[in-house]
Amino acid sequence: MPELSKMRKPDVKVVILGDMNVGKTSLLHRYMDRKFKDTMSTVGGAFFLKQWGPYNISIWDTAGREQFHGLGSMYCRGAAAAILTYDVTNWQSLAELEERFLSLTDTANNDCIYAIVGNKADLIDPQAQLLANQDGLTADWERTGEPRVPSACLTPPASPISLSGVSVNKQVSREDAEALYGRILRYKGLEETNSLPADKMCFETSAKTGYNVDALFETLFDMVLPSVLKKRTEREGSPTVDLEECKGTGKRARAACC
Ligand SMILES: Nc1nc2c(ncn2[C@@H]2O[C@H](COP(=O)(O)OP(=O)(O)O)[C@@H](O)[C@H]2O)c(=O)[nH]1
Ligand SMILES: [Mg+2]
Repeated sequence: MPELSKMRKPDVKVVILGDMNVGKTSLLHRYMDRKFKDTMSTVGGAFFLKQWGPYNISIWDTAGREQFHGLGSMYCRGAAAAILTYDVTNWQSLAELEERFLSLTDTANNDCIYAIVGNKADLIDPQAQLLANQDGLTADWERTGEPRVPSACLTPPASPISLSGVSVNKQVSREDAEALYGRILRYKGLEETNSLPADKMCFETSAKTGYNVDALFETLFDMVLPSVLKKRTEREGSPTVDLEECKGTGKRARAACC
């Protein structure tokens, strides 16, 4: 059975969006391979598969197309969750999410879930600088879900102000991200009161240290499962298939109708 479920087509699609260099590929690499590379190839793999319980989740990366060719409407088609990523030291990268990337999600599922992710938090937040264990084991704050400031072994945070001599980057606040989340709900015609709250859907992460990376992906995976189950129930309850008649040849019948 495990072999069968590995071969099945993905149950759910998750896409990652955002400007070049915000760290999308690094986030995926950190989550899937438990590693961070300082120089990431822009044109990387486009597609990752993650087994989550009995489900297969496909996670789509832009493979550098956001830079050169733009992303077609196919990219988000059928997505159950979209991870809109910006760089916490680059205000423009947050603005780009609204200006360039949000409209691409028009082809996502109607009940698509949106997460706004400020990556490179290690550059501005002392908590995010704490390295997860080198071998990929989770750090304490990842296990308990409660980030805490360690009493020692912490280098001072790199100040975005000190970086501003060489770039025009401006730090993005959580409030800016949460305000964008509110605008996304309005763009989608959704009521804030009936939607997932902004404070749950805005994350700050560091692909470099691993800070909040598992929490981001795994919170999202748990959130999309109800939509996977709904889709499966709809498919299995399709009026064109009489499950009673399929008795005895259940497996083949199910494979044929999926
Ligand atoms: N300090 C820091 N640098 C990061 C982080 N994530 C990515 N980077 C760096 O940002 C650059 C762009 O990363 P990449 O994953 O290729 O971005 P993408 O174009 O959005 O896929 C690379 O030089 C990464 O090493 C992070 O969390 N912290
Ligand atoms: Mg990339």
